[in-house]
Amino acid sequence: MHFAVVSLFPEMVGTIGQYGVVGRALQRELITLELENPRDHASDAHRTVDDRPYGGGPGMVMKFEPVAAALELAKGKLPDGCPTVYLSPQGQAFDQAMAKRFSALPGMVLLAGRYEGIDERLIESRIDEEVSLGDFVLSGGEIAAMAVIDAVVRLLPGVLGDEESAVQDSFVGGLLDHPHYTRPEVVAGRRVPDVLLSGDHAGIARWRDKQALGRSHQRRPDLLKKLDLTDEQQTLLDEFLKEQRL
Ligand code: 6GU
Repeated sequence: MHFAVVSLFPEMVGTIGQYGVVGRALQRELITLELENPRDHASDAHRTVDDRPYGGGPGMVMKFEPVAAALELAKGKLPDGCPTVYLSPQGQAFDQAMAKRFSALPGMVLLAGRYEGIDERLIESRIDEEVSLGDFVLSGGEIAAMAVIDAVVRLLPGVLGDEESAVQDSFVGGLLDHPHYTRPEVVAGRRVPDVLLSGDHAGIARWRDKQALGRSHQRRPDLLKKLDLTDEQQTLLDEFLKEQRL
């Protein structure tokens, strides 16, 4: 899959290619990452990329022309059929289903804004989709673009080994993940749950499903409301709640 990111801080975005899962995917040429800086497309001696908002008010707005030129160059480096996505708090909420949808694309151009935002006419004429990480404000779209790339790349075939397979991740079944434990058996006065030491693989899978359901119920009832629980899942959740005496 091919990514291109348009950003005033391309070095910041480039760091995702230096670490972990995304770093390995880049080294193995499972993905490519192009970076384009609107400042390299400014037309004046000061390399101006922002200007004051029409109508007044605080802050600055990113200008149409340098961003449009950077987007055009970025898009030209990717295969046909790659959408341009603008990261902003006004976008549709990013989630695992959206990551999955993006992972089926040949690539994507990600536009990271700074300042108060980008000239609306750029969004209307050049952006296919506007995406937000959630209801809070970042100083720029770079961290959001990096988050989207990370979430998408780990879903690409061959990126994760069998050991770290994404099928068991949080949200894949629409639920939170179950708790995890490693050695020693007792730490901070707390024992590992007995079932995890039992070697009973069916029992372990059942316990993990129960924990995932219980934690989702307690911490993210909004997630559970979106699911139609099977009879087995409802039984596990009822058991969890009884065991918690809730
Ligand atoms: Cl995508 N951008 C910015 N600037 N802030 C955000 C965000 C995006 N998602 C949540 N907050």
